[in-house]
Amino acid sequence: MSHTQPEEFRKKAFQAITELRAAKPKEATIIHHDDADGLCSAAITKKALKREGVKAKTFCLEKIYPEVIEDLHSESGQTIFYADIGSSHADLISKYNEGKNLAIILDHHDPKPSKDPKVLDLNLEHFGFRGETDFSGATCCYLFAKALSDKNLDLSYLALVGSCEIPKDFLGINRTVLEEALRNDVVQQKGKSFEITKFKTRINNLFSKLQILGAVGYYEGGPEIGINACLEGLSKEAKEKVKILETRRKEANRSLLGRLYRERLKETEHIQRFDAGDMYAGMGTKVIGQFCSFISYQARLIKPNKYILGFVNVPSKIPSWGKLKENLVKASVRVPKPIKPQIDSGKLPSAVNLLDEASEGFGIADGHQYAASVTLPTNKKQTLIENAEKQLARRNC
Ligand SMILES: [Mn+2]
Repeated sequence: MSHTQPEEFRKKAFQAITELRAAKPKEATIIHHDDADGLCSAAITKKALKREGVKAKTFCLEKIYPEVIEDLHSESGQTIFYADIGSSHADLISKYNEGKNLAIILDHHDPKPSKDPKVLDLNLEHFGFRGETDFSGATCCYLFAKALSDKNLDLSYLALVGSCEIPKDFLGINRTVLEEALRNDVVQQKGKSFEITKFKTRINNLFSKLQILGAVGYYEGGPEIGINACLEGLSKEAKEKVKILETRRKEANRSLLGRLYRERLKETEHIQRFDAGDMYAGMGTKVIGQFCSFISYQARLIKPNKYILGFVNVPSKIPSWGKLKENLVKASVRVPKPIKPQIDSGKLPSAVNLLDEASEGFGIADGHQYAASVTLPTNKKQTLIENAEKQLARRNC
């Protein structure tokens, strides 16, 4: 029954489970990402832990802010899960943890190695799979949940919902999870899509609602509503909330798009950029990435051969934590289609490598091959652009 799990992953998962059961925590914290995959990841982990007798509180983070991580890891004896977030900063998490807490990372973002034996990263990228195509954060959480207990097979639909963020089809591990979910009637095929049997809701439908609740509703309890919807189905209140948030975002998108068509993007040799400033005030900063993805397909607006870089101001308040010390901005990168094969062949740097290198020493970058983001102090915007240009000039001759 558990043959869907690659052997090396299973070994590492059982090591994590052994540590978890030895720690016998009554409570755990789940730090999770703010998009649909992040909410599904948190929901799977929360439910699986509940079945394990562990009460978990969830804490949604748009980014791994060092001061927040330092604070969360300052105490000892805690059990902390990272769901759909954390791998890209396993080194930083290790630095602040110093063996004090058991931290289990369930993620699919490009990983950095953990330096603390108490920080266990179960990202399947460590076992030869690709987080861009083969599995999502929710898939990783699901495989861990299944290693905990076969009962958690009923959560397979959430792995599929989270995996809708991966373009194309269910491939690799995701394909196996889909087959397993179909075989056990957790989901049913409906035309080209799949319906969650117990909710009579299609997976893409739940996915798009969660994208809005988590990302747009970040500052107004959207993530909690979303996690609840993952486990109990979409309530009437949740649907209404989605509608309000969606309208607000649409208006902001429309005025930004109008502005960009009028003013055009600013260009340097390899980069085209814009600054949304406070146009998305009140909404989570994830929306800037979603907007950059959208314009990457607008042939009349963008140049096909330049990286797209979009800035947005980051509110200093982190819900249920406190205020960040510095004024930050977020920059999202997306790449137009013609650049993708050049990244694949290694001729051009991936989106995450570009930002990671360009923000060295002042920014926190993470993401994937074609999509990534970084948060940085407001006064470092120009430095980021210059560094990225230098890097691309070197690579591109
Ligand atoms: Mn994800």
